[in-house]
Amino acid sequence: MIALVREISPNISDALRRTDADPRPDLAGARREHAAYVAALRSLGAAVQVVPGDPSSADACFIEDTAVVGGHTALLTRSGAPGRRTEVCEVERALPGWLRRVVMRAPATLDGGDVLRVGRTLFVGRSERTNDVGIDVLRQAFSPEGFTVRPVEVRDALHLKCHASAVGDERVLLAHGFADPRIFDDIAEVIEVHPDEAYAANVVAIGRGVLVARGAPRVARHLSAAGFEPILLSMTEIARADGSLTCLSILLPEPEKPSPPSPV
Ligand code: CIR
Repeated sequence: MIALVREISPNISDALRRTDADPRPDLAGARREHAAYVAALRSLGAAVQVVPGDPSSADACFIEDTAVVGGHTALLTRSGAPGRRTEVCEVERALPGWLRRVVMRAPATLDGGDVLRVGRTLFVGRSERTNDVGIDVLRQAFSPEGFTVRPVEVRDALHLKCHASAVGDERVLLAHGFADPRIFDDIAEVIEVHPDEAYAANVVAIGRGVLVARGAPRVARHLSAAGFEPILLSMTEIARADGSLTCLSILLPEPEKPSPPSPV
């Protein structure tokens, strides 16, 4: 698996934030956290590829928002944050040639942080960043690949994945009270996360290894008991820029082989 990441911008302290209640992120600390994240991805066997930064965006490290990849398709998004729209250019260049590109145009908006893939289903947050036209474009891009798109209302959070993420194709971590767990009923087992640990409902799973934000002992214990190996990462500074674990990478699976022709 290839993991695309993007370095922390020198002006990370200017990152977009929903509230100014917490201190602004500290550059050195954010860089340390990012380096540990990259090391953890490598320890799980990912080939990490660093995409050059974007001098015009303090938020470029949150690469997940720029592209949604599934099957043989990459959807290059049009962020709901106008100041982040230049970020897709370098990401497009870094994507492997075998991916078919679909470029989102106005008036559609969508951030990759709103797209939660579970097997062949894409749950998509209708949020302050992702509008109905964006959801339609997502559907048009991925229906030919055999994906079903299911919209989910997002309230009181930036993105759907702020408080929900997939662990493999069969489990979803979901912060209690964030969304109705029944939306996943026919797709995945839902592990409800205690509200005190809502931030840690966002994890990155690669095989049995799972990156988990430090400070969420219940989540870590649950994953261990289910046979996974949590790797705990400090996320204090990155969280101060409203970032979480998934938003720091785009995971590219091996190219899917075309299905063999069916027998006549
Ligand atoms: C923003 O507001 O766009 C960034 N400061 C944070 C983006 C986080 N992205 C994500 O969780 N997918």
